[in-house]
Amino acid sequence: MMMEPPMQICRRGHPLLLAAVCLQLLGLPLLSEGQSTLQLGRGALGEFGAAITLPEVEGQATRLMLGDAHGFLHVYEQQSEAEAFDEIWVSEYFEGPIAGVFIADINLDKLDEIILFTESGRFHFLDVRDYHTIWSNPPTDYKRISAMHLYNVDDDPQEEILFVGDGRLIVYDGRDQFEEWRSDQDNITATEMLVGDVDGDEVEEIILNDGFIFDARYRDLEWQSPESFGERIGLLDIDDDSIPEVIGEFSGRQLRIFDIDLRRMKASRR
Ligand SMILES: [Ca+2]
Ligand SMILES: [Ca+2]
Ligand SMILES: [Ca+2]
Ligand SMILES: [Ca+2]
Repeated sequence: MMMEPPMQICRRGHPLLLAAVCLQLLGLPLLSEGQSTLQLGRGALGEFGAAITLPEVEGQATRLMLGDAHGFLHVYEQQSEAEAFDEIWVSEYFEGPIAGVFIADINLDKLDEIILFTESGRFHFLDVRDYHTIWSNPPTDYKRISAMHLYNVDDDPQEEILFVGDGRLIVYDGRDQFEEWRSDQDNITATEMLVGDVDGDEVEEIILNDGFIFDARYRDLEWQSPESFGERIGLLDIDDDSIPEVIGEFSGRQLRIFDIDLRRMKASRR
């Protein structure tokens, strides 16, 4: 069977999609590692934790995955018009609102998985090609998960699953599926977390948006801020000291800046 010449593939579709397809033909990745957030549509879609663009598959139109508040995961495929998608798959019932979806090789078998978690304490690994469930955590381990983040915080090469389960920060090994570490603190209410070296000691911290800062490697509680860092948080060095500040958003609009190394909110004026 003859391969379709590249020009014909590049001729179809939306200019942006066309550019993406051509980049792929050149062997360049469409999204860099860790960037599976939704890159389509308008508005805040790209910021939703439970909406992702699925990895590109040769000969297949772009697919999106959305987890909904009713406990179902949906896959939508791009139709002939670039901004028109249609549902092609719906999951089984996941028994709780879906709160986040990620793509990573979480079990270190050289294939990416889809990782999703529900507010009701479950997380599942799904096959990235046909979406069947490969593995689920036991139903009684956690009653509630309020936040999840994937990051490599130890010596083995795969990313760990960091999450807040029943008020504790938990580090979970996704390859061998066991709880590696849990915090003594059981009053954590974070809904967002990030990992970065926010105090300049060349060791990364886990930053929880409700104000807890843990050493990512040794897991000591480094600081508990008396105030929250905001509902959403970002890291960026904005004072040229090579240490990122935590920039937090409150009430969907108000920003506050925290110097974690100085353990305080940045002064509002010099
Ligand atoms: Ca894998
Ligand atoms: Ca690891
Ligand atoms: Ca540090
Ligand atoms: Ca700084």
